[in-house]
Amino acid sequence: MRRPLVMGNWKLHGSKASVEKLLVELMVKANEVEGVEIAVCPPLVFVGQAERLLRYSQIALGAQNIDVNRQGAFTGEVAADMLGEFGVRYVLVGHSERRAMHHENDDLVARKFEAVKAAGLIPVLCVGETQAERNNGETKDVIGHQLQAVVKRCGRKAFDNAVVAYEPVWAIGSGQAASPVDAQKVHEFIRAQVAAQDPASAQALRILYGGSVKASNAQALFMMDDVDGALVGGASLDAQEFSGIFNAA
Ligand code: G2H
Repeated sequence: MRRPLVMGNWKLHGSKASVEKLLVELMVKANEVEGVEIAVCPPLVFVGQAERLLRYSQIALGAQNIDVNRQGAFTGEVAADMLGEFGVRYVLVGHSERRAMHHENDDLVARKFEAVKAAGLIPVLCVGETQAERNNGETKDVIGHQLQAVVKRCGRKAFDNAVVAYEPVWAIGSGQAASPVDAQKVHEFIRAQVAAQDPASAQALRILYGGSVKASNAQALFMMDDVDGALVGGASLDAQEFSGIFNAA
């Protein structure tokens, strides 16, 4: 049995005051649930504050991005090892906003995935197709390539101790999530792709759905066999809404 994982991706939101308020509220709500792993990914500058607040909590800490390098003359960047020192467990790689706005291609994403693993942290590889790709029937092609780039770099066991998040680009921040049946079809495809490399990794792999997940649509998504949790953006900034999601898992 795979333990569900519900992660909040706060993107570029928050202040010291709001981080404290949200985490205190979430810790109370997280104490009331069992059998689900909860994680939050604040902006990097709040990671230290979040680590202190979450010290005695079961909520895990994640980060939204890292650099591929471990150290050196890379102004403005942060390395995975540094985040590990702050108790970070998960790191998102390949989020569509970074692919689109920060020009991260499959190869760079694969290098980041490798760097996260090298630091002993868990990469959360985000994959997904755009609306145009979906309309052209290219969903499996696009996702197949995104997965393959990681296998090419990290080998057949790449997805051992990793997480994949299926985030259809057209569903992100749109208010319109994929239907549970459509999500399941893609999750099943992802697991089969990973199984073709290493069946044991595929069996243990948690595949999260992301894209306009809310308390009101989470349960139907979580009913699907291959949906092992969610990566939540907007709805993770509100304790009531986010707890509605992790309570449904
Ligand atoms: C997708 C998701 C979180 P939202 O980016 O990664 O965002 O839930 O706001 O669609």
